[in-house]
Amino acid sequence: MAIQNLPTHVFSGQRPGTSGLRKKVTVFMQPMYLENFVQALFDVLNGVAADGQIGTALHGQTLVLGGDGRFHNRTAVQTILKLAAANGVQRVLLGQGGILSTPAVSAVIRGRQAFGGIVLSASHNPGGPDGDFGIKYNASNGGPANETLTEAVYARTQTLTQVVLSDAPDIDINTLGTCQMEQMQVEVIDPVADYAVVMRRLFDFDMLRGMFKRGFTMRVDAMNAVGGPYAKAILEDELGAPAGTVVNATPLEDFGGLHPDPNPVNAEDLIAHMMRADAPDFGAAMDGDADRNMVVGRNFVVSPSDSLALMTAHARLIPGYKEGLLGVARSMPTSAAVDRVAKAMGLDCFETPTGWKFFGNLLDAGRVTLCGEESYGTGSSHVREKDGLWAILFWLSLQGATGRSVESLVREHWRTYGRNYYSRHDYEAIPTSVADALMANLRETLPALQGQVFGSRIVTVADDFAYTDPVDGSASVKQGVRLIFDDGARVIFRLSGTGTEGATLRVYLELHEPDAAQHDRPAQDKLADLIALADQVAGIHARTGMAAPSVAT
Ligand code: G16
Repeated sequence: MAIQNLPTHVFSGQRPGTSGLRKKVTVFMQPMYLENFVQALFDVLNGVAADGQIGTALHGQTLVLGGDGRFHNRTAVQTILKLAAANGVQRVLLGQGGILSTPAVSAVIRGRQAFGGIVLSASHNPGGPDGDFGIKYNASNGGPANETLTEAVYARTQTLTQVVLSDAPDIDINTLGTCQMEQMQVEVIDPVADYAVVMRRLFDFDMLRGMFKRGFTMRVDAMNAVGGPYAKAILEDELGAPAGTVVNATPLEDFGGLHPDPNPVNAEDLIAHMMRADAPDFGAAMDGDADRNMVVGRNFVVSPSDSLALMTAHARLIPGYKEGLLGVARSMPTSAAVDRVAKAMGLDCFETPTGWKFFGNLLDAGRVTLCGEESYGTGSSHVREKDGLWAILFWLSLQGATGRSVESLVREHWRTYGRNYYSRHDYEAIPTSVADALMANLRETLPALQGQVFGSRIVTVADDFAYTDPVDGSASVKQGVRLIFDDGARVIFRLSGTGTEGATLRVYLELHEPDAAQHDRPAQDKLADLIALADQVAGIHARTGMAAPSVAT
């Protein structure tokens, strides 16, 4: 075991954001940067007493480790193993080749009752030597660490002066089986097996096999990221979908140059295939760590908010949810489409701040079964992360159980509940000071916006979203500026918590249209008034110089 002093400039912590520590690869490659963060994490998990003494809570425990295979994944795995061995961890369950999707980490932690797990991913952010890298800790419930823990880790990174790490040689992470690193056992596990067990429990695999036997066609774009091996093993090998159903299926260190964020802009190749005359019946894409999903029908893209609403409405058709749902939750900027379904079904519907961790308490307490976010994330109580392939299997099952296409399912839904027109406008790489000033100014104008009339609409709520966790009473404030109008339309402003370059302003726009004759308008047209209003109240163009968003989805 070696003790290494940290260079004084190494403070790798990050104030708790939406998802752990995310930075450029070049930042992570600085000497002792990753080590600083992981040592701080282990110290906090072991228990740091007031006098600075480190406890032994981790000793004898099992941790799960794996990542999305992006550049730096393999190096980081070896470093973390050496730190774990020197900090008293008894056993590490490591995905073969250092690979585990984010939902799979959650499934392994829960299925094998591990103490916790470390996920290496910058999710939907680009990869490669010039791309991003990330690390986060998931607790024994399988979900992202809560803010108390991430805040403690951050504080520890600021004061740490030494790390302890094993000087044992690197181990072979490619071969299944068990080996030792000093006193610590490393078990290299099949990354898919535990996860597949959970999927078999939830879905009717015989029915899905029958669909493919009868010629159902599908295209899943894994975007050269970690979802590929999972989708291939389950859809092609187990359910009998034809070879080639899953494309871009091999995880590459730079995702083959793709931006693995499954939205119509970044997954344009999938969209192009789904618009062709010979399009398959069903299309879907996943992101870098396979926790996000996009669902596409023939010539028809499903918005993530609608996806959650439809899943809620039809959940009883899926074996894993046939007893019904305990409740549902959505993040605040996600459209209120699911609220209408929940109301009609008599279900509790929770509105949480952005960030999957906020669903954890509700899921653990048995208050909700399904959760979803506008950022292409949906999931359920089967793990404590959003889950891309699970969502794809859910939609596949809905088509199998009803015999209806994606488009016909969504249109029927709109006829019943009305359509929640929805769009998110992202303004990327704004200088942080400009973005902060824009938000500060918006917050100052909130009292004046209350009751203001814009065309035919009146602002009924102008506030900064605050949330009190109904389970543990913890409070989160300043979670996004909301303007809610008398007709239910909403305009929401918040800064992204996952970017690594300057700041990204997200503007979320939504209105409800009950009239089925009006359900075919392009969303940007339908939302034009709200788009103009957003610029008017926030001064986006004037402050950032950007006349249009970088990405509109
Ligand atoms: C992470 C969280 C999500 C959240 C998203 C928000 O996603 O896990 O729950 O919706 O961040 O991102 P932003 O703050 O940029 O709007 P992921 O997939 O990046 O882990």
